[in-house]
Amino acid sequence: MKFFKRKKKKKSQDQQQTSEQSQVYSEILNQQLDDDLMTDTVIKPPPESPVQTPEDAESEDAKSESIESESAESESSDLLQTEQQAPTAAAHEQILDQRLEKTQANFGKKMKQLFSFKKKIDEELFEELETTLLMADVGATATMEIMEQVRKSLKRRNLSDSDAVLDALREQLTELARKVEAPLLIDTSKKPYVILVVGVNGVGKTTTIAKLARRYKADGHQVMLAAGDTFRAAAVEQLKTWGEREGIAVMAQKTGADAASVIFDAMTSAKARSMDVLIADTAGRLHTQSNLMQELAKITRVIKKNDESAPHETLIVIDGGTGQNAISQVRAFNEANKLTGLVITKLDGTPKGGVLFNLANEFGIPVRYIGVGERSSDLKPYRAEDFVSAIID
Ligand SMILES: Nc1nc2c(ncn2[C@@H]2O[C@H](COP(=O)(O)OP(=O)(O)OP(=O)(O)O)[C@@H](O)[C@H]2O)c(=O)[nH]1
Ligand SMILES: [Mg+2]
Repeated sequence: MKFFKRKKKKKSQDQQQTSEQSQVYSEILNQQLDDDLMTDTVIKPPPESPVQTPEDAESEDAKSESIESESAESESSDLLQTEQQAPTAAAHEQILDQRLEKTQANFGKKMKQLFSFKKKIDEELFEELETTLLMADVGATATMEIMEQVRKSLKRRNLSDSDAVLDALREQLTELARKVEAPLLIDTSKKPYVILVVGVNGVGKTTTIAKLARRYKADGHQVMLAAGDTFRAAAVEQLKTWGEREGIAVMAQKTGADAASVIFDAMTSAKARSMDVLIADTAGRLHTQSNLMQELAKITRVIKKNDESAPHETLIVIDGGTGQNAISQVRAFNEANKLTGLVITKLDGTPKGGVLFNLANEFGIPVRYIGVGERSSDLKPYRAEDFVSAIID
């Protein structure tokens, strides 16, 4: 622990530089507290309807419709369950730890067990440590680099007890995690501030959009959503129902409509209505399907025709349990549309939360939020130290 603290002091200069950022974080986290004290909503996708391709649908009939409701009443209450859950401020601190306990059990606990048996550093200990990192999806390259740094830092300080290894490891993981710590700040000079959300099927895009919209609305922004997933009727319904319930405008067109046009029209409407934020949903697509990836690139081109500076944020949503495939996903989506942020979801359901380190090491794209559950308050602004501490300590 002493070793960790000494190294920390050396970094005070860096920390000074990020103190402004930290202030922003605390503001965001305070807001998070307020959010948690609000009514919690579970955003449930509607029952699956048969997959429909744009060709199947009559796109020429696609008619724009705007759904805006001030009412919190919804007939489709089976899709959205509301529950009163108001954790206290003290309980809030434990929420992240609880939600990430599966990873913690597979990662932190395993490592501690390892160190409790071995008091002296030897090659076997390093190998077992490497295996633990690999098993948690940290990835081969990141694991090698982390282990090399751990070895170097132990050698430099001439330390040889296993506690020092754990401290050095925690420090390396935190350093890597910090590389991608940069909260998403809404630039209010852009009206609307356009957030495009992309990713493969079922990773949690629509759920994340609903969570974000709720958060930004609570922050006092005027929020509009664009139902850019026009492949499935259920996808449009999912967003519309939720928007009605939360009093958030959803711009949607019929199933099969051209996604780029839906988003373009939503931008025009958002401008006319002085909206602050427009969040655009897109259909989930396999990163290996080049025609679908081209369609995504077209969406960005069309967005730029409306506003050259948009999209202001292109967020990829990654399922936290994806493993090595997450690297190929980010690479392919980044080629089609330059990604500016990541949301890693379902971290509550996986024992392998290491994918974040793998992505941080490979791309260094900021992680904006982490999804730790299905409720509307289960989207947390990403904070490196909290994350590392939740999975190790
Ligand atoms: N446990 C957990 N479940 C989540 C989280 N985020 C989303 N989900 C669930 O994941 C499922 C899929 O979520 P969607 O938001 O519909 O995913 P999507 O990416 O929009 O899916 P497609 O539009 O079909 O590509 C739903 O059951 C969500 O409740 C999370 O952070 N934790
Ligand atoms: Mg969706």
